[in-house]
Amino acid sequence: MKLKIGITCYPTVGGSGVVATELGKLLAEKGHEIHFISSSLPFRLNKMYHNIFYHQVEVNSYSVFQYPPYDLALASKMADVIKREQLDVLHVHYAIPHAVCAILAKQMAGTDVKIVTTLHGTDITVLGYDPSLNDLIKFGIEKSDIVTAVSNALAIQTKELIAPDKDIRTVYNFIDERVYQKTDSSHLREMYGINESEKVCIHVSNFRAVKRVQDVIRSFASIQEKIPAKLLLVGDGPEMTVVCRLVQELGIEEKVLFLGKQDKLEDLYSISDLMLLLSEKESFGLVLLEAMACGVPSIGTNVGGIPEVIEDGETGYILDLGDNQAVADRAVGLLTDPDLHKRFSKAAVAKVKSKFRSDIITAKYESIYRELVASK
Ligand code: U5P
Repeated sequence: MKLKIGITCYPTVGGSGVVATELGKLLAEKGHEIHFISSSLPFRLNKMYHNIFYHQVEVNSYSVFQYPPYDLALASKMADVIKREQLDVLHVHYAIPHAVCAILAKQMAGTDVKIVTTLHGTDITVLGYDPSLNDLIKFGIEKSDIVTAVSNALAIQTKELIAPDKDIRTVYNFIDERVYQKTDSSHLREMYGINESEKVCIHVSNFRAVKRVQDVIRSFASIQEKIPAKLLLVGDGPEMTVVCRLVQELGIEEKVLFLGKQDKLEDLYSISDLMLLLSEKESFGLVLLEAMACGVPSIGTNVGGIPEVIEDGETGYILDLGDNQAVADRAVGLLTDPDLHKRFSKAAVAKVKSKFRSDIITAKYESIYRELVASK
């Protein structure tokens, strides 16, 4: 049976927006009718689908409001779409504000639309520590019909911090493996001035403090002392100035390429030999999965969901937060042992296929929706 599914996410760059959009596209390909309700067009929604609709939330700044009322505008739009399109399910990404808006919208619409909330991290790992928001997050979770988290680590952390009276199911993130696979992009190596002998490390993030990009730089500084190597830095964000300064201080400007925000990351992963993600908070780490699918082993920190994505000693290494020397040692070991690297690379591709395949994950969400619709 075809379902009518509403999806709300923050449509900007970031793991949650990407996963929500990809999920919508795959559900549409399976014949469901998808209604995105968000403030701008999700950035990965780059293709026409006859059964995907986009409802824009307009946030007006009236002078009576000190702050533009995004949450209220969103709730009104959700209520409107729930009623008009007779949605079966509204799947929201982030407990606050999105789950809370959905609950309000459901009351306004007066239908039995089912609410699925997916926790992606920031709502719990950052906002969960704010006592003034704790009860609101708890409310959003408890009043949702089903709640999922993108890793076991996040589900456990939510239970510890928020203590909701609600089961939280883990449904891992996924990638579209038709997009993320090794491509022949060797011309990029030449364009970026990367020599045959050089190994390529890559880091992709939003350059926020929690990503600890400075640890990536320090680790890389030690790596390139031992072997010829280049570091690709992809993305942009508030830490960029500090990161640039550190690169200069360490005298490795020639070795570090600042690429800024990029599209078509599969081309960049395809010329990379090692992914570094050394965050102090990370509920999943979608970039690890993207790299793995392109056959790139990773080194990550023993933090949040990272150890659920990287299999230590099989598809990469898990090391303690801040232990940059250990990162460099492991990296050099891996990059100078072609047989080991090949083994890790193959295992990474296989792991994506067995644990994080898009059809497995999409089917999990689909069965959650069906379970709820059957209970109506
Ligand atoms: N991303 C880009 N371009 C960039 C930086 C990041 O598309 O320049 C995407 C990554 O490919 C990934 C998401 O899908 O943003 C970040 O995921 P996460 O690391 O926040 O989970």
